[in-house]
Amino acid sequence: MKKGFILLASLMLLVIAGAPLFANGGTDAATDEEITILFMPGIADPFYYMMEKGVRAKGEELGINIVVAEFPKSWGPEAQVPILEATVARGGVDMVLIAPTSVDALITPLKKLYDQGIEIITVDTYLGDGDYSKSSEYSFPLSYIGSDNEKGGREIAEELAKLIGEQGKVYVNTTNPDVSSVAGRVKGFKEGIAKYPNIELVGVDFNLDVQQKATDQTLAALQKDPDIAGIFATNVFSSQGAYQAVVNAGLTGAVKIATWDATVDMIAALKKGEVDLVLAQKPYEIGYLAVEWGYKFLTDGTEVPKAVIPGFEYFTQANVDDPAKDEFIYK
Ligand code: T6T
Repeated sequence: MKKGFILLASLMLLVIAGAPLFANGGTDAATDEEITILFMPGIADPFYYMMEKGVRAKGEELGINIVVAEFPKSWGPEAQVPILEATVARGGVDMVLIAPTSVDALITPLKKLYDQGIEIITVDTYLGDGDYSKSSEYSFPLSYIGSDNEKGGREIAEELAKLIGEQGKVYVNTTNPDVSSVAGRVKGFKEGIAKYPNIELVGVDFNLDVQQKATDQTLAALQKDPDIAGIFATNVFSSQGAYQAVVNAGLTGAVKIATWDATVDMIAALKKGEVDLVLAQKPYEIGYLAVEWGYKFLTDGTEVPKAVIPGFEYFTQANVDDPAKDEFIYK
Protein backbone atom coordinates (compact mmCIF):
# COMPACT_ATOMS: atom_id res chain seq x y z
CA MET A 1 0.00 0.00 0.00
CA LYS A 2 2.83 2.35 0.96
CA LYS A 3 4.52 1.55 -2.30
CA GLY A 4 1.23 2.17 -4.09
CA PHE A 5 1.01 5.59 -2.50
CA ILE A 6 4.56 6.54 -3.46
CA LEU A 7 3.89 5.29 -6.94
CA LEU A 8 0.72 7.33 -7.22
CA ALA A 9 2.49 10.47 -6.00
CA SER A 10 5.33 10.08 -8.49
CA LEU A 11 2.90 9.40 -11.29
CA MET A 12 0.98 12.57 -10.45
CA LEU A 13 4.23 14.52 -10.64
CA LEU A 14 4.97 13.01 -14.02
CA VAL A 15 1.50 13.85 -15.26
CA ILE A 16 1.90 17.43 -14.04
CA ALA A 17 5.24 17.61 -15.83
CA GLY A 18 3.51 16.35 -18.97
CA ALA A 19 5.85 13.37 -19.32
CA PRO A 20 4.61 10.24 -21.14
CA LEU A 21 3.94 7.56 -18.53
CA PHE A 22 4.80 4.37 -20.36
CA ALA A 23 6.14 3.56 -23.79
CA ASN A 24 3.14 1.46 -24.76
CA GLY A 25 0.66 4.06 -23.61
CA GLY A 26 -1.81 1.33 -22.76
CA THR A 27 -0.45 0.35 -19.35
CA ASP A 28 -2.02 2.27 -16.50
CA ALA A 29 -0.46 2.87 -13.12
CA ALA A 30 -1.04 -0.16 -10.95
CA THR A 31 -0.48 -1.12 -7.37
CA ASP A 32 1.50 -4.31 -6.79
CA GLU A 33 -1.63 -6.35 -6.11
CA GLU A 34 -3.07 -5.26 -9.43
CA ILE A 35 -0.06 -6.15 -11.56
CA THR A 36 -0.44 -9.34 -13.55
CA ILE A 37 2.41 -10.90 -15.49
CA LEU A 38 1.77 -13.89 -17.71
CA PHE A 39 4.48 -16.46 -18.42
CA MET A 40 4.08 -18.30 -21.72
CA PRO A 41 6.64 -21.12 -22.12
CA GLY A 42 7.76 -22.75 -25.38
CA ILE A 43 7.00 -26.38 -24.56
CA ALA A 44 6.57 -28.72 -21.61
CA ASP A 45 10.20 -29.50 -20.76
CA PRO A 46 12.50 -29.23 -17.71
CA PHE A 47 14.09 -26.01 -19.01
CA TYR A 48 10.81 -24.09 -18.94
CA TYR A 49 9.74 -25.69 -15.66
CA MET A 50 12.90 -24.23 -14.13
CA MET A 51 12.10 -20.88 -15.69
CA GLU A 52 8.62 -21.04 -14.20
CA LYS A 53 10.21 -21.48 -10.77
CA GLY A 54 12.22 -18.28 -11.23
CA VAL A 55 9.15 -16.41 -12.47
CA ARG A 56 7.05 -17.53 -9.52
CA ALA A 57 9.79 -16.86 -6.96
CA LYS A 58 10.24 -13.25 -8.04
CA GLY A 59 6.48 -12.75 -8.39
CA GLU A 60 5.96 -13.95 -4.84
CA GLU A 61 8.75 -11.73 -3.54
CA LEU A 62 7.11 -8.71 -5.16
CA GLY A 63 3.56 -9.67 -4.24
CA ILE A 64 2.23 -9.47 -7.78
CA ASN A 65 -0.04 -11.80 -9.73
CA ILE A 66 1.74 -14.37 -11.83
CA VAL A 67 -0.25 -16.36 -14.35
CA VAL A 68 1.47 -19.36 -15.94
CA ALA A 69 -0.08 -20.48 -19.21
CA GLU A 70 -0.57 -24.15 -19.99
CA PHE A 71 2.70 -25.65 -21.23
CA PRO A 72 2.38 -26.56 -24.94
CA LYS A 73 2.81 -30.28 -25.57
CA SER A 74 4.65 -29.77 -28.84
CA TRP A 75 6.91 -27.09 -30.25
CA GLY A 76 5.61 -24.39 -32.60
CA PRO A 77 3.19 -21.52 -33.20
CA GLU A 78 0.29 -23.94 -33.88
CA ALA A 79 0.54 -25.17 -30.30
CA GLN A 80 1.66 -21.97 -28.60
CA VAL A 81 -0.47 -19.19 -30.11
CA PRO A 82 -3.94 -20.61 -29.25
CA ILE A 83 -2.86 -21.11 -25.62
CA LEU A 84 -1.43 -17.60 -25.48
CA GLU A 85 -4.53 -16.01 -26.95
CA ALA A 86 -6.96 -17.98 -24.80
CA THR A 87 -5.04 -17.14 -21.62
CA VAL A 88 -4.79 -13.43 -22.41
CA ALA A 89 -8.49 -13.36 -23.34
CA ARG A 90 -9.36 -14.11 -19.71
CA GLY A 91 -8.30 -10.52 -19.05
CA GLY A 92 -6.17 -8.52 -16.66
CA VAL A 93 -2.75 -9.23 -18.16
CA ASP A 94 -0.33 -6.27 -18.06
CA MET A 95 2.71 -8.03 -19.46
CA VAL A 96 3.58 -11.25 -21.26
CA LEU A 97 6.90 -13.02 -20.77
CA ILE A 98 7.10 -15.37 -23.72
CA ALA A 99 9.53 -17.69 -25.46
CA PRO A 100 8.45 -17.19 -29.09
CA THR A 101 8.51 -20.54 -30.86
CA SER A 102 9.38 -18.93 -34.19
CA VAL A 103 11.36 -15.82 -35.11
CA ASP A 104 8.71 -14.71 -37.59
CA ALA A 105 5.39 -16.52 -36.94
CA LEU A 106 5.01 -14.95 -33.49
CA ILE A 107 5.49 -11.34 -34.64
CA THR A 108 1.86 -10.77 -35.67
CA PRO A 109 0.16 -12.42 -32.66
CA LEU A 110 2.43 -10.59 -30.23
CA LYS A 111 2.08 -7.24 -32.01
CA LYS A 112 -1.69 -7.67 -31.69
CA LEU A 113 -1.34 -7.99 -27.91
CA TYR A 114 1.10 -5.09 -27.75
CA ASP A 115 -1.38 -2.91 -29.66
CA GLN A 116 -3.96 -3.76 -27.01
CA GLY A 117 -1.62 -2.26 -24.39
CA ILE A 118 0.07 -5.42 -23.18
CA GLU A 119 3.84 -5.18 -22.74
CA ILE A 120 6.04 -7.97 -24.08
CA ILE A 121 9.38 -9.33 -22.91
CA THR A 122 10.75 -12.29 -24.82
CA VAL A 123 12.57 -14.85 -22.75
CA ASP A 124 14.92 -17.57 -24.05
CA THR A 125 14.06 -16.86 -27.70
CA TYR A 126 13.53 -13.66 -29.65
CA LEU A 127 11.67 -12.25 -32.63
CA GLY A 128 13.46 -11.41 -35.90
CA ASP A 129 17.17 -10.99 -35.30
CA GLY A 130 16.56 -10.06 -31.67
CA ASP A 131 17.80 -6.50 -32.06
CA TYR A 132 14.96 -4.62 -30.37
CA SER A 133 16.95 -1.38 -30.30
CA LYS A 134 16.45 -0.60 -33.98
CA SER A 135 13.17 0.29 -35.61
CA SER A 136 11.59 -2.78 -37.20
CA GLU A 137 8.32 -4.71 -37.32
CA TYR A 138 9.55 -6.82 -34.41
CA SER A 139 11.20 -4.25 -32.15
CA PHE A 140 8.17 -3.70 -29.89
CA PRO A 141 9.25 -6.09 -27.06
CA LEU A 142 10.90 -4.32 -24.16
CA SER A 143 13.74 -6.79 -23.97
CA TYR A 144 15.20 -10.19 -24.81
CA ILE A 145 16.27 -12.01 -21.65
CA GLY A 146 18.08 -15.23 -22.41
CA SER A 147 21.32 -16.93 -23.35
CA ASP A 148 23.95 -15.88 -25.86
CA ASN A 149 23.40 -18.94 -27.98
CA GLU A 150 25.95 -18.21 -30.69
CA LYS A 151 28.66 -17.81 -28.07
CA GLY A 152 27.64 -21.13 -26.51
CA GLY A 153 27.70 -22.83 -29.91
CA ARG A 154 31.23 -21.54 -30.59
CA GLU A 155 32.44 -22.66 -27.17
CA ILE A 156 30.92 -26.12 -27.62
CA ALA A 157 32.66 -26.41 -31.01
CA GLU A 158 36.01 -25.72 -29.36
CA GLU A 159 35.38 -28.24 -26.59
CA LEU A 160 34.18 -30.93 -28.98
CA ALA A 161 37.16 -30.28 -31.24
CA LYS A 162 39.46 -30.90 -28.27
CA LEU A 163 37.56 -34.07 -27.34
CA ILE A 164 38.05 -35.57 -30.81
CA GLY A 165 41.71 -34.54 -31.17
CA GLU A 166 40.85 -31.79 -33.65
CA GLN A 167 40.06 -34.19 -36.47
CA GLY A 168 37.25 -36.30 -37.86
CA LYS A 169 33.58 -36.03 -38.72
CA VAL A 170 31.01 -34.24 -36.59
CA TYR A 171 27.23 -34.23 -36.71
CA VAL A 172 24.58 -31.89 -35.26
CA ASN A 173 21.08 -32.78 -34.08
CA THR A 174 18.81 -29.80 -33.48
CA THR A 175 15.11 -28.88 -33.46
CA ASN A 176 13.94 -26.19 -35.90
CA PRO A 177 15.58 -23.76 -38.30
CA ASP A 178 13.31 -20.80 -37.38
CA VAL A 179 13.91 -20.71 -33.61
CA SER A 180 16.45 -18.11 -32.48
CA SER A 181 17.96 -20.13 -29.63
CA VAL A 182 18.80 -23.37 -31.41
CA ALA A 183 19.54 -21.60 -34.71
CA GLY A 184 22.07 -19.45 -32.84
CA ARG A 185 23.67 -22.54 -31.30
CA VAL A 186 24.07 -24.18 -34.72
CA LYS A 187 25.42 -20.96 -36.26
CA GLY A 188 27.98 -20.54 -33.48
CA PHE A 189 28.94 -24.20 -33.69
CA LYS A 190 29.50 -24.00 -37.44
CA GLU A 191 31.66 -20.90 -37.00
CA GLY A 192 33.67 -22.55 -34.26
CA ILE A 193 34.19 -25.82 -36.11
CA ALA A 194 35.19 -24.00 -39.34
CA LYS A 195 38.45 -23.06 -37.61
CA TYR A 196 39.56 -26.68 -37.66
CA PRO A 197 40.65 -27.74 -41.15
CA ASN A 198 40.63 -31.44 -40.25
CA ILE A 199 37.10 -31.50 -38.91
CA GLU A 200 34.21 -32.03 -41.30
CA LEU A 201 30.57 -31.27 -40.42
CA VAL A 202 28.68 -34.12 -42.12
CA GLY A 203 25.12 -33.14 -41.32
CA VAL A 204 22.56 -31.10 -39.39
CA ASP A 205 19.17 -32.72 -38.72
CA PHE A 206 16.01 -31.02 -37.45
CA ASN A 207 13.94 -33.14 -35.07
CA LEU A 208 11.16 -30.57 -34.46
CA ASP A 209 11.75 -31.02 -30.72
CA VAL A 210 10.68 -34.66 -30.74
CA GLN A 211 13.07 -36.86 -28.76
CA GLN A 212 12.36 -40.11 -30.63
CA LYS A 213 12.99 -38.34 -33.92
CA ALA A 214 16.36 -37.16 -32.56
CA THR A 215 17.26 -40.77 -31.71
CA ASP A 216 16.19 -42.06 -35.14
CA GLN A 217 18.01 -39.30 -37.02
CA THR A 218 21.21 -39.76 -35.03
CA LEU A 219 21.14 -43.52 -35.60
CA ALA A 220 20.66 -42.93 -39.33
CA ALA A 221 23.56 -40.45 -39.34
CA LEU A 222 25.79 -42.99 -37.58
CA GLN A 223 24.81 -45.65 -40.10
CA LYS A 224 25.57 -43.36 -43.03
CA ASP A 225 28.90 -42.19 -41.55
CA PRO A 226 30.09 -44.87 -39.11
CA ASP A 227 33.25 -42.88 -38.48
CA ILE A 228 31.49 -39.89 -36.94
CA ALA A 229 33.77 -38.81 -34.09
CA GLY A 230 31.67 -36.15 -32.39
CA ILE A 231 28.06 -35.06 -31.95
CA PHE A 232 26.56 -31.76 -30.83
CA ALA A 233 22.92 -31.89 -29.69
CA THR A 234 21.36 -28.45 -29.20
CA ASN A 235 18.63 -28.75 -26.55
CA VAL A 236 16.84 -31.06 -24.11
CA PHE A 237 15.07 -33.39 -26.52
CA SER A 238 17.89 -33.32 -29.08
CA SER A 239 20.41 -34.23 -26.37
CA GLN A 240 18.31 -36.91 -24.71
CA GLY A 241 17.50 -38.41 -28.11
CA ALA A 242 20.98 -38.21 -29.66
CA TYR A 243 22.92 -39.69 -26.74
CA GLN A 244 20.43 -42.56 -26.56
CA ALA A 245 21.18 -43.35 -30.21
CA VAL A 246 24.90 -43.55 -29.43
CA VAL A 247 24.21 -45.85 -26.47
CA ASN A 248 21.90 -48.03 -28.61
CA ALA A 249 24.53 -48.26 -31.34
CA GLY A 250 27.08 -49.46 -28.78
CA LEU A 251 29.32 -46.48 -29.52
CA THR A 252 29.59 -45.03 -26.02
CA GLY A 253 33.06 -43.56 -25.58
CA ALA A 254 33.96 -43.98 -29.26
CA VAL A 255 31.74 -41.06 -30.25
CA LYS A 256 32.19 -37.91 -28.16
CA ILE A 257 28.99 -36.04 -27.33
CA ALA A 258 28.56 -32.42 -26.33
CA THR A 259 25.03 -31.58 -25.25
CA TRP A 260 23.00 -28.51 -24.35
CA ASP A 261 20.69 -28.25 -21.31
CA ALA A 262 21.40 -29.78 -17.92
CA THR A 263 18.44 -32.06 -17.29
CA VAL A 264 18.61 -34.70 -14.58
CA ASP A 265 18.80 -37.33 -17.37
CA MET A 266 21.77 -35.67 -19.05
CA ILE A 267 23.65 -35.23 -15.78
CA ALA A 268 23.07 -38.93 -15.04
CA ALA A 269 24.36 -39.79 -18.52
CA LEU A 270 27.45 -37.64 -17.92
CA LYS A 271 28.10 -39.42 -14.63
CA LYS A 272 27.89 -42.77 -16.42
CA GLY A 273 30.36 -41.58 -19.06
CA GLU A 274 27.70 -41.73 -21.79
CA VAL A 275 28.15 -38.06 -22.71
CA ASP A 276 31.20 -35.83 -22.40
CA LEU A 277 29.96 -32.28 -21.90
CA VAL A 278 26.70 -30.69 -20.78
CA LEU A 279 26.04 -26.97 -21.08
CA ALA A 280 23.63 -25.59 -18.48
CA GLN A 281 21.68 -22.44 -19.22
CA LYS A 282 20.24 -20.43 -16.37
CA PRO A 283 16.47 -20.75 -16.82
CA TYR A 284 15.66 -19.92 -13.19
CA GLU A 285 17.62 -16.69 -13.44
CA ILE A 286 16.06 -15.83 -16.81
CA GLY A 287 12.55 -16.13 -15.33
CA TYR A 288 13.50 -14.26 -12.17
CA LEU A 289 15.12 -11.39 -14.05
CA ALA A 290 12.25 -11.12 -16.51
CA VAL A 291 9.76 -10.56 -13.68
CA GLU A 292 12.13 -8.16 -11.93
CA TRP A 293 12.58 -5.97 -15.02
CA GLY A 294 8.93 -6.26 -16.00
CA TYR A 295 7.85 -5.11 -12.55
CA LYS A 296 10.24 -2.15 -12.61
CA PHE A 297 8.89 -1.07 -15.95
CA LEU A 298 5.23 -1.46 -14.98
CA THR A 299 5.58 0.37 -11.67
CA ASP A 300 7.78 3.32 -12.52
CA GLY A 301 8.58 3.10 -16.20
CA THR A 302 12.25 2.13 -15.63
CA GLU A 303 13.90 1.59 -18.98
CA VAL A 304 14.59 -2.11 -19.50
CA PRO A 305 17.88 -3.03 -21.22
CA LYS A 306 17.11 -4.34 -24.72
CA ALA A 307 19.03 -7.52 -23.93
CA VAL A 308 19.81 -9.19 -20.61
CA ILE A 309 22.12 -12.19 -20.95
CA PRO A 310 22.81 -14.55 -18.03
CA GLY A 311 25.81 -16.82 -18.66
CA PHE A 312 26.28 -20.58 -18.84
CA GLU A 313 27.75 -23.32 -16.69
CA TYR A 314 29.58 -26.31 -18.11
CA PHE A 315 29.36 -29.77 -16.61
CA THR A 316 32.13 -32.26 -17.35
CA GLN A 317 33.02 -35.62 -15.85
CA ALA A 318 35.62 -33.78 -13.75
CA ASN A 319 33.20 -31.37 -12.06
CA VAL A 320 29.82 -33.10 -12.21
CA ASP A 321 29.95 -34.13 -8.55
CA ASP A 322 30.86 -30.64 -7.31
CA PRO A 323 28.01 -29.63 -4.94
CA ALA A 324 28.48 -25.99 -5.96
CA LYS A 325 27.21 -26.89 -9.43
CA ASP A 326 24.10 -28.64 -8.22
CA GLU A 327 21.90 -25.53 -8.44
CA PHE A 328 22.43 -25.45 -12.22
CA ILE A 329 20.78 -28.82 -12.82
CA TYR A 330 17.21 -28.41 -14.12
CA LYS A 331 15.13 -30.03 -11.42
O1 T6T B 1 17.11 -25.30 -24.87
C1 T6T B 1 15.90 -24.89 -24.33
C2 T6T B 1 15.56 -23.56 -24.90
O2 T6T B 1 16.64 -22.68 -24.68
C3 T6T B 1 15.25 -23.66 -26.38
O3 T6T B 1 14.85 -22.43 -26.87
C4 T6T B 1 14.23 -24.71 -26.65
O4 T6T B 1 14.61 -25.92 -26.07
C5 T6T B 1 14.81 -25.88 -24.68
O5 T6T B 1 13.60 -25.54 -24.07
C6 T6T B 1 15.20 -27.22 -24.16
O6 T6T B 1 14.32 -28.20 -24.55
